[in-house]
Amino acid sequence: MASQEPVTGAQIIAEALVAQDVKYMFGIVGIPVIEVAVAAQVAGIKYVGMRNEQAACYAASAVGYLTGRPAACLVVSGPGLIHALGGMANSNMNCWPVIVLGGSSDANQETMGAFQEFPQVETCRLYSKFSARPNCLEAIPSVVEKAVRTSMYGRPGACYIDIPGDFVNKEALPNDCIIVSEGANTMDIGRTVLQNFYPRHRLDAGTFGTMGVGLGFAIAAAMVVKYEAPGKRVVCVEGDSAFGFSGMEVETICRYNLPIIIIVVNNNGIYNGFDEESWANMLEAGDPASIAPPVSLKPNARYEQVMMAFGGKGYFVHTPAELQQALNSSFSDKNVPSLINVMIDPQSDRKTQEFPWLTRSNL
Ligand SMILES: Cc1ncc(C[n+]2csc(CCOP(=O)(O)OP(=O)(O)O)c2C)c(N)n1
Ligand SMILES: [Mg+2]
Repeated sequence: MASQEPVTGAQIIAEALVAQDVKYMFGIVGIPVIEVAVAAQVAGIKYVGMRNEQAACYAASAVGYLTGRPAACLVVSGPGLIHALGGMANSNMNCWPVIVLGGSSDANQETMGAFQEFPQVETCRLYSKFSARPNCLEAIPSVVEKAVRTSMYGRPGACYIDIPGDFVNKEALPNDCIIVSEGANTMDIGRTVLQNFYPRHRLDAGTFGTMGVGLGFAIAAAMVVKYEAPGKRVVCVEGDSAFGFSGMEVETICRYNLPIIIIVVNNNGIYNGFDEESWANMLEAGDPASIAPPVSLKPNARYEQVMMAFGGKGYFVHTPAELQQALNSSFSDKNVPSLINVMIDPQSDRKTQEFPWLTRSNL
């Protein structure tokens, strides 16, 4: 899928179904699958709201018989899915392809007795050829592809895909953006959690660990996508120290109006720093040139104002909700650069590792 906006799990499911040529969906919505039905309609799938899941599954499987390609049957968790089992068993016996999509309780509530929690994947195994729960948003397209393929090949039949409620609204970065990153913790941790999905879509401080490369790399990426892959976005994730090495290139970005999104992960320092109050207390104790830890930078520095000084958009955020909002706005501003200055706990550190060499610079 090529998307420039942050995508939700519901959209990923809908687009994955469209990519597999699924044209019809029958079902009954409720928490947590309403968004999946809406996303399916937006993606061009015809949705028919039925009155009982059993009939919905009979209908979806009949489309499979009539057209040779499976339709989807969308049901809610627990009782919704259980009602669909009759339709799944029937389509399996008839050799009619059908894809049943079942909402389920949030993944992090598994075994805790969540609302309508039921061992859905295990249950469906007896009524289908394939029963699986994608383990992350990125896995959805390949699980959908496998389900559709399995439903048609060999002896056709029913396939089941389980969708935890928290997947439906979970947002992912657009999967075709170019990620640029530099810093120490910011880049190291970023390498594990900010995934790129295509080759040559990640640039960072690399083997030589050179700070100051990020903005130049981001400008280059924005120029290349402008002429060779219009619409793709460049997201540049910078430590606050790393940003400082080439921060004035923000003026270049604004001068050429390059729609780069810079995210400064601000912990007031190199590796870590002081919060504002500790910094003020320390200043009372003496000359910062003598006592300030060499890693510290000015607390709560307003890097987003550098972007605003040249006409770009700036955001100063403290909470995940504010960050999500700033990201949404930045991704929808397709022609303006943005800088999101994200304050994090200045003392937070890498996780303690089993092998100390993994975090040898233990500042
Ligand atoms: C040109 C250059 N100067 C200095 C360094 C040493 N150095 C390594 S990472 C880093 C900055 C790390 O701080 P930050 O970018 O804020 O990332 P954080 O670890 O705080 O997330 C510095 C100065 C370097 N790698 N390259
Ligand atoms: Mg830092």
